Amino acid sequence: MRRAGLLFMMSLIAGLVAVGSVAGADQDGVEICHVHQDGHEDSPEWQLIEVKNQKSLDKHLEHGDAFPGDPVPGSDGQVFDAECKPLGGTDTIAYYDCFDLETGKVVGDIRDGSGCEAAWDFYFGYNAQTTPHAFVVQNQRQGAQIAYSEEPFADVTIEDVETLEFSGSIIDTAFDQVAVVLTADGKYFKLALESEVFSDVTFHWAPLA
Ligand SMILES: [Ca+2]
Repeated sequence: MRRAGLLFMMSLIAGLVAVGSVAGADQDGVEICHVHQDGHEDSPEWQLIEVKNQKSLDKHLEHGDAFPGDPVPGSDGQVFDAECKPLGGTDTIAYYDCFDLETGKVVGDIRDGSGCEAAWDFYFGYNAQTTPHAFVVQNQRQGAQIAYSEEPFADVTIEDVETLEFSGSIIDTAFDQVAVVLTADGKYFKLALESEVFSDVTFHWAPLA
């Protein structure tokens, strides 16, 4: 009798687990970056959609869709952010140019009297004492934070942000590691130095999603 009771308990538990996982599959779709029907090859347009089952997901991936956080198909180093906006790549800016990571644009020079547009997230300062000379200054006034990772650029993912130590203050270190910036808009980006020449810094960057 005791054995029968145990078996019954086990099947009951198995049944509960099965019900739980089926309910989960119904509720949670998978978010993907879907290329628009009207997007053409030169400048495809991407849209965040949710797919509900594996068969549909396979079909989308086959036709060239990808996940948020993945490299943008056919692009040169761009990556999808959480909303499927292609961002990142390799850019060259001058020291003290304010860079807005959400748009990928320079929005002023911090040394100008008028300053930079509020959307700026970081600029490169110049330190003659260090190699490289560049260091990253995040937009403290708007609440941007920064952390450094010892991993190679390609290996830094959104999962890493939980283990990194973010600071709202300027971290006094040369830009020889991957910097992760948390913007005032609550988005994470990674930056890595490619080279610095005269007054310019060339860097790789990508959204983390
Ligand atoms: Ca920004």
